Amino acid sequence: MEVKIKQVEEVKISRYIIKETMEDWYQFVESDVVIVGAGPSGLSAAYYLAKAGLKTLVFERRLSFGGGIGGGAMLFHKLIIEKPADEILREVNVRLKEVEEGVYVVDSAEFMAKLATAAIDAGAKIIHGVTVDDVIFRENPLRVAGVAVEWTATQMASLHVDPIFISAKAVVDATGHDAEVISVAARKIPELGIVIPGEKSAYSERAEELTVINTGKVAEGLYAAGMAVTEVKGLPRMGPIFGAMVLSGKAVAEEITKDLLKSE
Ligand code: 48H
Ligand code: FE2
Repeated sequence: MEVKIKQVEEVKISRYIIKETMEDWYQFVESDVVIVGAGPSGLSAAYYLAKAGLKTLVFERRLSFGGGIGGGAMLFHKLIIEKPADEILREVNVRLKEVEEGVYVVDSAEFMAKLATAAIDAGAKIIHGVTVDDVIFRENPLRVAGVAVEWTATQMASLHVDPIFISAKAVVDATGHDAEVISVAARKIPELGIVIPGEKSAYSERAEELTVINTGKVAEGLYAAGMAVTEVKGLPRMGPIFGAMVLSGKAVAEEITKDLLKSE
């Protein structure tokens, strides 16, 4: 086989990567929305926010997409989705197998790949390997105004390195069970008055609706989506059924879009 591959010098490879990376950071250091976590709720929120034309940045600690989608249920590679969340999955071309009226089984790899693709294609910027470990706040009026970020690798190495800051009109905690961003804001800015009761044990039938209903603003500039909602609002967990996660992502996107349009 004859191959003619374009030759690129090492220094050029480095320069292109450095320049393009820094241009992205330079652009997104001032974002409309920062979403923390690229799990099902964060990716759905990113998809709808970017689609609404907002400058949307997602930080994901790991080097992968999907959060809890990837592990499926106890590492079984299937998850349950129920009506009306199937509409969101259809919109991003995930195939669904109906196992009873309004109840569907999805393949976890397909679910996470296609949700991430949809968010990126809609215009969201997703940056991997970055951990959000604090927020920025402002007074008069008291509000969350952005996040502090650090390389995940720096944190894993326990290096004493200060973060850099990203401003955002809205910050979404989509970090899952630990609600990491809201927890840090509650602890370090007590004036926000956030009290976190913690997640309850499983009660799937109730948990799904409660999670979606309670999705949204927890303080000015700070919003909860997905399992972070159950932690912050003291709601039951639901197990490997993911309808509420994508519906919660969509709900937070709608609320933020409304709030940001109002403030313009
Ligand atoms: C950057 C971070 C940080 C940080 C975490 O856990 P997730 O999948 O979250 P959700 O809420 O979208 O989905 C929850 C779902 O997976 C689940 O666990 C369910 C439905 N459980 C029910 C039950 O009963 O157990 O994704 C969160 C993502 C992950 O990818 C993390 O790596 C990432 O956020 N992350 N990224 N900075 N501080 N903390
Ligand atoms: Fe979980």
